[in-house]
Amino acid sequence: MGLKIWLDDKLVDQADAKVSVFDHGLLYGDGVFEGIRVYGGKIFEHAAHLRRLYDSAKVIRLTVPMDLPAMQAAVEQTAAANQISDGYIRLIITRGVGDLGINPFVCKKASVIIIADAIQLYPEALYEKGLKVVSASTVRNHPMAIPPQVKSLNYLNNILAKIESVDAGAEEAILFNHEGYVAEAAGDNVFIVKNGILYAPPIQAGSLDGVTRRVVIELARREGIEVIEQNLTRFDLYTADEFFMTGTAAEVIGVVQIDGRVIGDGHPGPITRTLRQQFFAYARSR
Ligand code: PXG
Repeated sequence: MGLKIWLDDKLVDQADAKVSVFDHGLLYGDGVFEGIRVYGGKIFEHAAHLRRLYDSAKVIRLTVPMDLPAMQAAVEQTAAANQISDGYIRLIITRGVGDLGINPFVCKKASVIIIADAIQLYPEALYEKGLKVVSASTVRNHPMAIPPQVKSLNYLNNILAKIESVDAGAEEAILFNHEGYVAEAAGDNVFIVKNGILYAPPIQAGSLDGVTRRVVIELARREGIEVIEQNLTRFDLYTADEFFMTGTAAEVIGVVQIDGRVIGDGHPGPITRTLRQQFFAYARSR
């Protein structure tokens, strides 16, 4: 038994899906990745994920060894080979095999890995109850460092924030940028509701351009909810009527407490619930 894994140019058995210890993805976190959902056998927002992948690769001067249509076919083939109807795809491009130095250009060819598996879902009760989060002391990457829009294999900054949330007994950590504005959560984008208006930090505040975020903004506008992308501070989070996060794994999930401040009445709010339902319906209708 085991999964069929796409490795470079073909599907192989899981037992044979191995990478070199000289791969710069391992040695330096040099590479990019995507996490993609499959709903009803269809790759969700496939084009958006691949665009982000190729953009991320371009920024780090990584040549993806397949063109976009070939990558799309490889992802679909991997999902099909593993009979994934509702699941999760992890697409990874590593810099490839090099030597022990950091120069990426000694690596002859980037490696392509595609894993299609079942998704670990949060328990439904967590969506009903809502999450507890904390402000991280770890600052989001400065835009003049590795840009926060690049979904790179180097997640240590987010991992440091995640550790803070675990230490605090919370489910997620909120990262702020070097100017003190809200950027995003360690693995999700953030939204708040105040007086019926939906607010999201702009991408330039230091977040990944989330695929789920884009879909939720579109669905909110369709519902007639005003959406404003503007810088948010800790004050805005603490005094929000509603607070939720979006991401491929979590979809739409309410936040009910941050740094000991209760959001609204302590339960996921009505706009959060509506958007979660709308997202659920949208994802499964496509
Ligand atoms: N910000 C960061 C830093 C992320 O890693 C998001 C926002 C949300 O983006 P999408 O495009 O997914 O709406 C992410 C994505 C996991 C997991 O297992 C995390 C993500 C994706 C898939 C799985 O925690 N994060």
